[in-house]
Amino acid sequence: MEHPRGLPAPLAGLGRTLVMAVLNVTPDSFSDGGRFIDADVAVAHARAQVAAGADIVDVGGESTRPGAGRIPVAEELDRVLPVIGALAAAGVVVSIDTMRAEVARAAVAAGAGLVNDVSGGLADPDMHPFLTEVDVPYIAMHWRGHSADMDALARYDDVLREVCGELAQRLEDLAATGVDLDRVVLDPGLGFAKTAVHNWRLLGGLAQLQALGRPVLVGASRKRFLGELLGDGRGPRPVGRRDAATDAISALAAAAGVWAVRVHDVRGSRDAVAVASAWRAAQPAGTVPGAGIADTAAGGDTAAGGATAGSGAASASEPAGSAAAHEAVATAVPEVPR
Ligand code: PMM
Repeated sequence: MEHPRGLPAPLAGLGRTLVMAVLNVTPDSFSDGGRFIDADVAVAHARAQVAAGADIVDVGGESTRPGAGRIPVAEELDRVLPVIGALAAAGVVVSIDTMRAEVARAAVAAGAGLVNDVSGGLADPDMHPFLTEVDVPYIAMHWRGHSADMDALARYDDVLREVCGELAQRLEDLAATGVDLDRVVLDPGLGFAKTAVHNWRLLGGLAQLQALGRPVLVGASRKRFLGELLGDGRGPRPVGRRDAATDAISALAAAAGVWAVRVHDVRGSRDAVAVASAWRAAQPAGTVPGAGIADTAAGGDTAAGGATAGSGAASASEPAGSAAAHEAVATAVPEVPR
């Protein structure tokens, strides 16, 4: 598992897909809007997410649901800073979900360890220059425009080719500004100027997204395309009943070797990631890019230094079915008495 540079120490040694918990401190996000607008309630929920296995808590103060309008920067700061300060003081790894450099700057000063920008820098010309001043990972999502307009921007001839091309352009922009690309994570931006068909095509193209050379984050949790997939004659499956489908995406994405999944319900995705780690380790050597013994040896909760980028390739030379491979799978699958 290749991690971005600057990832806080406890996570940088993990050899599995990370689980990022969603914490929207907003009145109107599509899934959890209004539930965590009170800072104490938000902090308590985040701590429960960490207890359930979250590696990172992603704190956002501005809803990006389709059609949503912008809020004043002061309001965004008021929502997120108390929550970030309290979580960072408790040792939780926090990312700030914002499109604004000013909010990212204040959040990092308050203890945020990653910046998650759904616009990839397009919404605020100050974002990329700000990133040259700090040494935290930056998640650059594929984005075509603000929430009010994004459904109209969901027009592609070949969504996978165009999203890859536009993300490659973000990398060029970041490099031109002087940002170290080793710190960058890419995200296809499921549901942002994408229809359900577009989202599935992008999930089918994870290998092409990974071929851009940076770790990939997948944010599918409870999104509309899952509701549409599972809908019946009465309409899409309601938001509150999409977690099993989200867990399935987490398992499949982790089996494909993505760096992180961003989810509302942490417990199911942590289990899904554990299954995927064991699954990857059990594949015949050389058949799953980047998978193998090293991935699994650190696949549980144990941090294993050196089990990051490159060590998967070393394991590919291990003969399938070797004692080492069996041991690696055993590490990922603890013996539980039945
Ligand atoms: N989705 C949402 C918000 N932030 N960030 C990243 N990197 N990727 C996403 O897919 C993403 C995001 C919208 O979902 P929410 O309302 O559940 O937060």
